[in-house]
Amino acid sequence: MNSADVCILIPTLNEAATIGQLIKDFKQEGFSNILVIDGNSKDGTGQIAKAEGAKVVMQTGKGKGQAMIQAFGLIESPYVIMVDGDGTYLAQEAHSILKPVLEGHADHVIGNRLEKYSQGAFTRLNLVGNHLINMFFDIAYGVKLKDILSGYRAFTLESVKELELNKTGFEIETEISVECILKRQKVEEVPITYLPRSEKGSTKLNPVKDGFRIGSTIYKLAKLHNPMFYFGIIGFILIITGLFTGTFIVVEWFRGTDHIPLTILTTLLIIFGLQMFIFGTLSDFILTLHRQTVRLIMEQNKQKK
Ligand SMILES: Nc1nc2c(ncn2[C@@H]2O[C@H](COP(=O)(O)OP(=O)(O)O)[C@@H](O)[C@H]2O)c(=O)[nH]1
Ligand SMILES: [Mg+2]
Repeated sequence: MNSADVCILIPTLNEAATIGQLIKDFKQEGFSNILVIDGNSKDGTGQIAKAEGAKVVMQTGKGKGQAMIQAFGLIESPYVIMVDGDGTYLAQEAHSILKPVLEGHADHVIGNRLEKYSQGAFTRLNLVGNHLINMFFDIAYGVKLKDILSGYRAFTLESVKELELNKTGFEIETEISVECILKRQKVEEVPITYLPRSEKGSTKLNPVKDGFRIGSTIYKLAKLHNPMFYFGIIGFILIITGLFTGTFIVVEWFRGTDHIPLTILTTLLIIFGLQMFIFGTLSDFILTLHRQTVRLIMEQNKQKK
């Protein structure tokens, strides 16, 4: 492999404190094909990157996701590494992250931060949030990935071009992970180092707001992949609430008090809840049939070739 075959893609927004050194580090490791997609930084990030010899493109919209989607459209190198510009990832580890892709047994590699992160790299809230989100992802997609939100990843060009991405903000890593699973790509994880952010640059991620958006992205995207999960959650909540109010009504009834409006509400909650499970079952059924059809078409296409 020629090292120019690997495009190092770095999204940046006001990362002047770290971008220069990061580009130097990647060059040191032999990677010269570096693309910085900049969100119109006000601190000279773009100029520094250019001076270090990176190709700098200004993003046309807003958000890390929009920047990645724009950049993915520009890349033509057969291999792609994406890495944050905040100096929290090590250029030396590019080789190990790239290895499964180069050897051909992975289409996409995620650098797993959650095994050997440095002290202070994650706040407690961040760590708990990450674990919860990975767990939720596992329940929704039935795939055990350890770190779906990692910002250090490797791809083949085919993998990148196959992804259908729409999310403009910090949901982009989630969407990439989901898309890779939906497109049945081979995904592997490699443990990487994760360093604390430099004190000079601050994170653009809001743990509560973005955490919520990420969770809701996992949930919404699951509608097509695992409808039973999608509808089941709503059904589950409705039925649990119904059982709760129902128990109250029965206890009160034994004591001689009737709650007519609450009784009606309980009935509705349970009926709607059960209906959600029926929707889920039907959608699951449709999805299974659809998958069988797709498989048949694929097999026939293969035979024709
Ligand atoms: N081009 C671009 N890059 C962004 C934007 N927001 C964040 N980034 C970059 O995306 C990377 C990850 O962002 P960061 O704030 O470190 O998020 P965290 O690592 O999840 O805390 C960094 O290199 C940021 O500079 C944006 O709106 N546009
Ligand atoms: Mg960061």
